[in-house]
Amino acid sequence: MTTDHDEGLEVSVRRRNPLTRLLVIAALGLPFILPASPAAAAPTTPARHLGDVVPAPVETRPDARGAFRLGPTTVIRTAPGSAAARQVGRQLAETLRPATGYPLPVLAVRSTPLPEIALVIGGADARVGQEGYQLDVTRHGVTIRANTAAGLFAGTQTLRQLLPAQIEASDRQRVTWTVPGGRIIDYPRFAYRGAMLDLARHFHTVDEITAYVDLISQYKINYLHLHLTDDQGWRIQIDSWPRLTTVGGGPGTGVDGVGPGFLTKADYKAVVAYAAARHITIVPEIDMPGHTNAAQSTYPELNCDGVAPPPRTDIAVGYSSLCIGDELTYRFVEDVIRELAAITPGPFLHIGGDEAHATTDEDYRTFMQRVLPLVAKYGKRASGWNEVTQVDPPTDVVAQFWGTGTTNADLADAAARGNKVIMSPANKSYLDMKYDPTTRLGLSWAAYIEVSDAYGWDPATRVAGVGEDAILGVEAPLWSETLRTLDDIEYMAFPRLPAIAELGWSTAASHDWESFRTRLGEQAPRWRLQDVDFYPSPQVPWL
Ligand code: TNX
Repeated sequence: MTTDHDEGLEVSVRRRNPLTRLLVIAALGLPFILPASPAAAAPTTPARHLGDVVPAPVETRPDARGAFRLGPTTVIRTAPGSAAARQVGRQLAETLRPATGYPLPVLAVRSTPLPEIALVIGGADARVGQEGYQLDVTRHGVTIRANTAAGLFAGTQTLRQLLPAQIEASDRQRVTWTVPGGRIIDYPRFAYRGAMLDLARHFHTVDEITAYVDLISQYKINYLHLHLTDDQGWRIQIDSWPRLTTVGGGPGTGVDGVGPGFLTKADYKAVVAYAAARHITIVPEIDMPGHTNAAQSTYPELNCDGVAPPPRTDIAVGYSSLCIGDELTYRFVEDVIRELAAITPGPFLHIGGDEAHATTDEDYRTFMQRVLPLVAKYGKRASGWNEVTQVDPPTDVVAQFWGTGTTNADLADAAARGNKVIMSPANKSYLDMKYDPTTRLGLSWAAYIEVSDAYGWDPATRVAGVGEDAILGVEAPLWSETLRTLDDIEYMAFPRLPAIAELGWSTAASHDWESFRTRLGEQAPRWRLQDVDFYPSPQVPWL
């Protein structure tokens, strides 16, 4: 509970016990009485170094004299007048309070004599752009400067990793909370750094999705793509076609019939808002004209012969197709796009388009030429799996490459025309691929993907003719044919998701497996404290 005072002073006190309240008051009013470090001896934890961060920062200048010790009198000060900066400050306080036990009041007033973590809009190195930040650590405090709240948020995720791993504990730890001194200047290589969850094959609840948002936001992921519909289930409420969810997402749907459920519009908006607060934009996907059996088995009129096929709970692909020559198909598609666009503040709407093996090439072209303009009509930019490049789409359409090869003529032609590409090569970035033949979960059609494989490629040289300028970014899809629980999701995503996140954020010049595996190994104690059920790859020196 946060109280918002007129003068911009915010102190989280209502829910705190009387002792903590006293400490808050002491910290604010009697700055010099409290010691700057905890009295009890702290167990030694490995010292953090300025570059010990995933994804690797662009530039680090350590200063051994400048380490900052977070203490009971530390305050968090945010840029006056910026509600978004204040929200980042509040989130930082909430992250740091449980393990430190410090009050960490969030203030919007300048020149307190207390040691502070300052979140400042403006004044950063010119290179940081819209998502980067500059982080300065001296004996007196930490200053994060950025041009946007997103940049400040990214900076706070770095600060979190610069603190001892115990900072992730949910109860008070006896630790000396030292932040290594120096300066970091950091900004992303690519604008789009995505993850994807498949809600169709097994539904994932709002709680599971938001838990994943919490995890991926630590690694500066800024888009979460939700695969909302497929042959086995329809997972988003559409008012004009209500049975899509009650039947198409109802009992018995999902792979093996055990993944039912759907997001109401209220659920979806809650996910969008939760992600936005962590500077992650939701990209909703309606997969079509194939991967549509859930809709077609629910509404017979969506089939050319007017007969509803039975629901499917197996994992075959490529057998379903909307009826391309029927006007009703486009009324259906427009209803869905209109309703989904209306609850989607982000710029993208993904129309799938993959594996339409039951649609002829000519029909596929007809369909896309009708549907792509509908996405624009409702104010969104269309993205689609790379097959969409077969129809020479308008240049604002984004193609998501999921192939396993290193050549794709349609994709290269689209890139040459100016279409942007998101790289998700299935044999590198698909988080549902098994790590090795012994992995209990996952599939293996594209590859076994160990951590070094997930890390060992360059988005800008992966496909001939699709270079750095054509790349919007990277995405790590996680298909859920074999996944049911949050633990399952975590086991497949960690540690490979951070590898893809680093490919999306860090410079090509900094790409270095030895450095990455060491920094990754240092994440393990954090994941244990966060209860992340990660795969302990033998390739990584886990702490
Ligand atoms: C291919 S990738 C698919 C999905 C499956 C996935 C399983 C893509 C665009 N289509 O339908 O779930 O493989 O790995």
